[in-house]
Amino acid sequence: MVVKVYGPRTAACPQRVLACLLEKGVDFEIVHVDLDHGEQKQPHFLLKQPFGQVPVVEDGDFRLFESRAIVKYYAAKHAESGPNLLGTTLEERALVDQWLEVEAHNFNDLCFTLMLQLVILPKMGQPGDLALAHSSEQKLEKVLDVYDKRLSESAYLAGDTFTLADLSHLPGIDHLIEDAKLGHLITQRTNVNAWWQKIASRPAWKKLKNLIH
Ligand SMILES: N[C@@H](CCC(=O)N[C@@H](CS)C(=O)NCC(=O)O)C(=O)O
Repeated sequence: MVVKVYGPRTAACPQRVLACLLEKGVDFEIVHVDLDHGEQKQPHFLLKQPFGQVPVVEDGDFRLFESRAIVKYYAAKHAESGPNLLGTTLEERALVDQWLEVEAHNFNDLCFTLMLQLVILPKMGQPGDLALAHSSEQKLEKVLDVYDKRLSESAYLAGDTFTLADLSHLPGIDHLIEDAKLGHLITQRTNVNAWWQKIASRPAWKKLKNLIH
């Protein structure tokens, strides 16, 4: 059965889901949702995602939204195929969850603010708040310093293997580098940069990048 993924392939949250499906070798179909014209807030879409956001997946009769819940679902559903993205022991799984929470709350909020102020609003013809962008960048520097220390102790965020904790960062960092032109945040930090090079060169992510462009 082909999994339907609702959302534009260019948006970070659907990309998190697509990256996971590609890692796991799950067949999918992308159903474009026109965010530029507010399709996500239309009644037909609110029936699928009551908060009016992407992504949503439909897998047969089963429907799920929230990108991190979706990737956890597919990592567990297809535990036997592709890499183990969840960890094995209780402690490994807890560390994956810990870094997924860090990604969602410490990293993503700042990353989103930077994208909104530096890329999305200007694209819509509105000026971004540069003071807010500047203070968010400074806060993100501090978060990435924590990452740099963590990544001096282990090859990946949750331990010695690639997991959802790493995968979940791929779209956000890619957008920061490619769109917000803030690649120095990564390249200035030896361990973050080595980690980024490693995770961004995974075949699944490269496939997704080809799909996007
Ligand atoms: N926590 C949600 C966030 C979803 C989200 O922010 N989606 C963005 C695209 S990356 C969106 O739908 N933006 C349009 C809007 O909020 O109207 C998730 O991870 O799925």
